[in-house]
Order: sequence, then C-alpha cells, then structure tokens
Amino acid sequence: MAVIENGTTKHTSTTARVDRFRGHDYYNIDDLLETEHLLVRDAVRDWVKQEVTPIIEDYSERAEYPRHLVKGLAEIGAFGPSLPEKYGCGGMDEISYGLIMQELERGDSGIRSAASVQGSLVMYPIYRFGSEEQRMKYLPKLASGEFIGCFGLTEPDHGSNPSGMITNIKDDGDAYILNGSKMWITNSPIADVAVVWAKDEEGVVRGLIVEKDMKGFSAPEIHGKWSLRASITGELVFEDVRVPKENVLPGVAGLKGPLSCLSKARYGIAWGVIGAAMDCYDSALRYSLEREQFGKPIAGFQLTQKKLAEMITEITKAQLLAWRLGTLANEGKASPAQISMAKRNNVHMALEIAREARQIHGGMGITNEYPCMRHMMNLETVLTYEGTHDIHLLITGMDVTGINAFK
Ligand code: TGC
Ligand code: FAD
Repeated sequence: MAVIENGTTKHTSTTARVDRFRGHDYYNIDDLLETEHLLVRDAVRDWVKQEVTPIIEDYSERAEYPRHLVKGLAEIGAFGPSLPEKYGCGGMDEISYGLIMQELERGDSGIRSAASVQGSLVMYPIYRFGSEEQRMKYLPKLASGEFIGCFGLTEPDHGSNPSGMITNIKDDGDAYILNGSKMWITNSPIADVAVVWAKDEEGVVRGLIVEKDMKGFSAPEIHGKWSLRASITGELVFEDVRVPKENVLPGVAGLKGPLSCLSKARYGIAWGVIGAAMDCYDSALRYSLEREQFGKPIAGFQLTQKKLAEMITEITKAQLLAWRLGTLANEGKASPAQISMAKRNNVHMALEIAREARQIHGGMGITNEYPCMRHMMNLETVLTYEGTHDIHLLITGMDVTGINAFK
C-alpha cells in the first residue's frame, strides 16, 4: 500500500492492492460460452478479488503459502472441477475447469498451482487409475480440502526425462518397500498424501499413494525461490517406506500414467496463464491512461500503443486457442500434442506480456503496488514446470515430423 507522507511515497510491507481488474474479451469469446461457464468464471473472479488480491503481495513477499485459502478453494469447486459429483467434485465440463484456472492464476500462479496439483495431479490419477475403494477413501477429502495432496514425478537427476527415474519399489509380501527421492514437489511439505511414481522390479513405472505418517517418509521444504513464492515446494524422501499393496493404483502401468495426469494439468495451465496475462495487460492499460509524461498520458505515445495493441492481440489468440482446445477436450479429442502447443504458446505469451507490462509501469512496475513483476517471476516457473518450453517444442516437432529429437 502506498502512503504519501510529507510528499514522499512510502510502501508498507502489508500491501492491500485495490483490485480494479476487469476481463478482456476483444473477440467476443464470451458469446461462445454457456451461461454456466460465465457464472462459474464470475464467481471465481469475485472470490479472487475478495480473498486473494488483498493478501497475495504480502504472502509472496514473505515467501509463504496462504494455507488458509484451501477451504475457500474447495468451496468454489477448484479441486477436481471436472471429476464426478459422486466423489464430492464439481462434475463440470473442461471449459469451466479452464475458466476456474484462468481466474485463479489471474490472482497468482501459486494459487492456480495449488488447484492444479490437487485436482489434476492427485485426484485425477486416483479417479482414473484408482480402485473404487481408493476413490471413496481419498477423493471426498481432497475435494473438500480436508486433505492436501502432492505429485511426485521429478527427481534430482531426472526432470525432463522422467523415464530415467530411479525411485523404486520392491515386493515384500502384502506391501512394497519404496526407496528414492523426488525434487521440486509443489505442496509436499504440507501434504497428507503423495501420488508417487516409482519403478517396480521389472522397471515398469507404477503409481502409489503414500501417506504422510508412513515410516521412513519425509518431505523437507525447498527454500530460496524467487518465483512462485506464494506456493510451497519441497522434496519427497523415501527410506525403506513400507507401502501397503492396496495403495498401488491398479489401473495403470508405465510412463503413460503420470504423463496422462500432466496432460490434464497442462490443459489447465494453458487457460490459467491467460489470467496472469490479462491482469498485467489490465494494469498496464489503466496505468498508461493515468500516467502523464511530456504533458499527456503515456498511452498517447505510439510506442506504448504498440505494446498494448500487441498484448491484446496475443491474449486474444491465446483465448481462441484455449477455447478450441476446451471444445476438443469436452469431446475427448484433445491430443497430448495439441495440449503441449497450447501450454507452450500461452505461457510464453503471458511471460512476454508480463515483461512488457512491467516496462509500461516504469519504476513503479518493480514494486508490489502492481502485479506485473510478481506474475513475471511466477511465470518463469510456469515456463519450466509441467514440461519446459523447449520440451513442448520438441513434442510439437515430433508430432509434425514423426521424428523423436529428444534422445
Ligand atoms: P514416451 O515414450 O513418449 O511416452 C511414454 C508413454 O506415455 C504416453 N504419453 C502420454 N500419454 C498421455 N499424455 C501425454 N502427455 C503423454 N506423453 C506420452 C506415450 O504414448 C507412451 O505410451 P505407451 O502406451 O506407448 O507406453 O516417453 P519418453 O520417455 O520418450 O518421454 C517423452 C517426454 C520427454 C515428452 C515426456 O517424458 C515429458 O513430457 N517430459 C517432461 C516432464 C514433465 O513434464 N514433468 C512434469 C513434472 S510434474 C510438474 O511439473 C508439476 S508442477 C505442478 C504445479 O505446481 O502446477
Ligand atoms: P532439466 O530437465 O534438467 O532441463 C534443463 C534444461 O535443459 C531445460 O531448459 C530443458 O528444456 C533442457 N533440456 C532437457 N532435455 C532436453 C532435450 N532433450 N532437448 C533440448 N533441451 C533439453 N515436478 C513434480 O513432479 N511435481 C511437482 O509438483 C512439481 N512442482 C514444481 C514446482 C516448481 C516451483 C518447479 C520449479 C518445478 C516443479 N516440478 C515438479 C518439476 C518440474 O516439472 C521440472 O523442473 C521440469 O520438468 C524440468 O526439469 P529440470 O528442472 O530437472 O530441468
């Protein structure tokens, strides 16, 4: 919050930014949406204005996860929105899911991350690959926020190449003995359950539900992030953890298990980052109309208009890509490669817009008075996780040429 004292602007550490955000829809894409989509979007937008905006700069600055928001996230249906109501989930379509992610990431990528991990990386694999007992045991608690979940795929030496993972399970009667470690795991230090991917004795990747109290399991926090600071990240360490066989996901074997979850989460990111981009554009547009230099608003200079015109053009293209992907997803026809293209394009678009918007704010753009710098720092993570920018390029390259350039 800026306070003027004796003509000097001072910034207090607890910033309660006034949220004047309004959505941007240059191509009337709202006309393509159903009433239910608009209702869901507007409800989440209101929730973000009330609950996220007033506190997010402060939490981000302190590098603290606003854990008190979990209950509210559950109440607005952010955890597993497109999973069946039978398990306490939203039963919505893929476009509603996308719009929820868009509005959450408009608030902060870390808040969207919390919802992505819980819904797409923890609840989705339990729903899709779990037994009915596992679904009934875990999904309602995860949907209501009573349980927090995390997803362990990445290892210290295997990020882009998860097939090289060394975390492993060995058969021990009615249980498996789990050893290894995972790195960069969103929510791990506060998670009640972890969906962990490990190789069995035949080298086949299997999914396990590991509970926080299991002996030999720890989840230390990773400190020192300049990005996604309002999200908690940690490791997963397994030292002879005895995981009952009933905790293995029976419905999948092989890397397609975790990669299918990634498709679901990457889809949400393709929508989510449009929210971050719109927030930056919205702030830059307003600032440029209010800020005067050389006797007129800086919005009146051609170079500022070039930035703003390019921003709204790129946002509009990203919205159309996300909407079309959403209609394909609703028909069960969105391919992993199509999802990769949208994730890559839209994250890069949002990051470029955050950088340009920060410039339009001049020096003020580096402060917590405006959201651009925080979004920009967050989006550096989003560019890397769920498959890096270059990995998604190679996925598109392989799809169009038929030639694998990864290895
Ligand atoms: P490859 O041989 O290509 O594939 C193995 C099997 O998986 C299938 N598959 C997919 N299925 C569903 N969705 C996808 N996106 C899929 N991609 C591949 C594939 O058809 C095959 O099936 P089958 O039946 O033939 O066995 O595997 P590869 O080892 O060559 O790897 C390919 C590559 C490099 C593209 C993949 O490994 C990859 O995507 N790497 C990036 C890793 C990554 O994205 N990690 C993300 C970790 S989780 C995270 O970041 C969460 S952040 C959370 C937050 O806070 O929001
Ligand atoms: P590397 O794979 O080592 O890549 C380094 C660079 O090399 C990148 O630029 C990459 O594009 C490039 N590169 C790699 N291979 C190739 C190739 N074949 N050709 C060309 N270039 C290549 N993971 C989880 O499992 N669960 C989580 O919840 C989770 N949350 C995360 C939260 C945060 C804040 C962060 C930063 C990461 C998170 N991740 C999570 C991990 C994330 O998915 C990985 O960081 C990502 O997949 C990249 O892996 P890496 O960091 O090991 O980079």
